[in-house]
Amino acid sequence: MTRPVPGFLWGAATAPHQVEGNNLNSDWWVREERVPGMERSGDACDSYHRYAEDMRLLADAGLNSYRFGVEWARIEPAPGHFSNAELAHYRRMIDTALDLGLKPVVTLHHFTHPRWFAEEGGWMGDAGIERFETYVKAVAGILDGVEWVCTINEPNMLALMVGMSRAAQAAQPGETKKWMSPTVEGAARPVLPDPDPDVGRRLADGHHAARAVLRKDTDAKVGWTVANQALTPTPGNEDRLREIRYDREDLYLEASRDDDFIGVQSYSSQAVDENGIVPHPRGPDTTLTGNAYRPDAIGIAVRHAWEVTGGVPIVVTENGIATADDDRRVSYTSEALRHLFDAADDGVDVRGYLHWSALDNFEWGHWKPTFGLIAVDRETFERSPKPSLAWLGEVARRGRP
Ligand code: IFM
Repeated sequence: MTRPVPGFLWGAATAPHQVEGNNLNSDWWVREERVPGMERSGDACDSYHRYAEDMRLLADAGLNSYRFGVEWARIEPAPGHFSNAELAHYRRMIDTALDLGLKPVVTLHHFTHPRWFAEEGGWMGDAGIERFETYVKAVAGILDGVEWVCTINEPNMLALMVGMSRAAQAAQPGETKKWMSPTVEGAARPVLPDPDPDVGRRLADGHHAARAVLRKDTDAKVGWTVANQALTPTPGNEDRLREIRYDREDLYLEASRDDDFIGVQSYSSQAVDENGIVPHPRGPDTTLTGNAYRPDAIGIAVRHAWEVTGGVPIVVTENGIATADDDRRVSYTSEALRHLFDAADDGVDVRGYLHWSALDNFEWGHWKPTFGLIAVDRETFERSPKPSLAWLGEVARRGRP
């Protein structure tokens, strides 16, 4: 039986835009205004004001870590103008977590940008990297006592979104480029383009620039968090898998070879055959984001990340299931943890497991897929912990699945 790992992070994760509410100055807010039919984040879970309550629920349940993000669009509302009040807000979040015994895992960028950054050309603009670096320098000043920092969340999904936005901008009059949520419409079906490797390389430059700043100005361990698709080959299609996986995943894992840790995020697994990724047919096992029910994905993902990075320590920074059935969440997570600890027993250095998500939240254009350990009433913002929270807290107290 697996022994508890001392210092193992047992926690849950959120992202600013998905839970805070009224992220008015961000490019996603603009997108929600413009894309017909897209649901809006609105007040989200009002965690901007209720973060202490969220954290207390996690700590009381027995978890010892919370991954949350700081929102660039709030910290730098105009180019070069930094809000001391917002920096102080996020510092209070860090202090609250530490006071409650939750190790903060802080994400600096989770899909959203200040709208001015997007308007001036974003990551592919001339000033893209420099702008990010300047923002990271400002945030580094509030990170005292934070041991884990994630620079960019799911750069591979972000590269895909940047590519989709660029295609929409380049569209001819009359040509419609329908926006699709990368985590919902595109989850299990190959309807979205592959992430553009040029964008991916630019994001890797941004990550490396941020890492240099953080290593100079903080004591934190620095990494980024990659969406791992746990792709597997059908017989005879190993080369095809390698080819497909490079632009989607391995480029990003390779870029983390000198990091202090790699964040692995995996939800489901798909096969690759001679035609590419095999779409997941809708069936009784389909989750609310259209994925196959594959709790083994996290085991496949951490083993692959370990191999490609050449042995960089791993934190599972996201894993979970979009379901309205909380018993299913417990079954999925229990099995996922078994696969994760099997990999650890085989020598993969796993430092933590952060469940996605602490709260039911805004799933990038959709409210229906519920990933939370805690339900949130969208009118009153009342939090209702689900049995899965107490269950995960108990696993954390025991220190092993
Ligand atoms: O909600 C997202 C998160 O923002 C990034 N990783 C996948 C999650 C579930 O789709």
